[in-house]
Amino acid sequence: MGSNESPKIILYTSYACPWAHRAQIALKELDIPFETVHIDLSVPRTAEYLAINPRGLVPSLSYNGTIITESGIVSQFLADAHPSHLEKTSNEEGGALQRARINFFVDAWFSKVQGFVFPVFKAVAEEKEELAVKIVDAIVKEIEPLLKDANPYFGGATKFTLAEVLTASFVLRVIAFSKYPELLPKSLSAALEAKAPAFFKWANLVVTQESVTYIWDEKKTAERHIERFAAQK
Ligand SMILES: N[C@@H](CCC(=O)N[C@@H](CS)C(=O)NCC(=O)O)C(=O)O
Repeated sequence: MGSNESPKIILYTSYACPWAHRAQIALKELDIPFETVHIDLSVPRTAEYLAINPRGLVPSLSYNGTIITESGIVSQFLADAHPSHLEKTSNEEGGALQRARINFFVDAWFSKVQGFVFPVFKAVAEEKEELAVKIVDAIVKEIEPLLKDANPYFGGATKFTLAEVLTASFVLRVIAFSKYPELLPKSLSAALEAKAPAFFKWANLVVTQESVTYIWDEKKTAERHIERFAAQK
């Protein structure tokens, strides 16, 4: 950004939010110092926060005083502004292709898989098994082939790439919540291991990464989800 000084970064976040979690992972992977402002999502946003992000959502990033919102854009911006192991620049050798592949992977997760996850959390116990098959089928068809060369990370990378940054918080919820039958059926984990072994191996490694776990409170987040869906039933 034209200066060797560390940028002044403030992340407006909520640790329970998987979108905000993306920005948390990006900042941690890049090892950039930042301040955290916690936004309480259980109450209406303050006028002060709405002036920062008129949509009222988290995350928002203040980067040397400039506000950037939307988790995908925030994470991409951070990776672009601080070239690193996360992604090559587009004019580096192989960079344009790596970026296209990462974009395709992230798009595949969100357009083909993620939409099947929430309905399983919400479903009553008897319907969970059947609905979870859709998650497995989508991962087998769309994600498994893209992870065949993961070694251990996307595209053979030895460290996280932007593919992991942008999907890890959602993959984490699939892997972690498989331990809570009120959210995901127990069969899910075994089905993924048998039918999508490359995904299963990758996902179980991704969820142990320090950049993913440092703000994650599995028990608290799972309990909150269980309470929320119980109240809706
Ligand atoms: N597309 C947004 C989604 C962010 C989002 O939905 N954040 C939720 C929390 S997980 C939020 O701020 N919700 C507050 C509200 O809806 O009032 C992004 O990627 O940043």
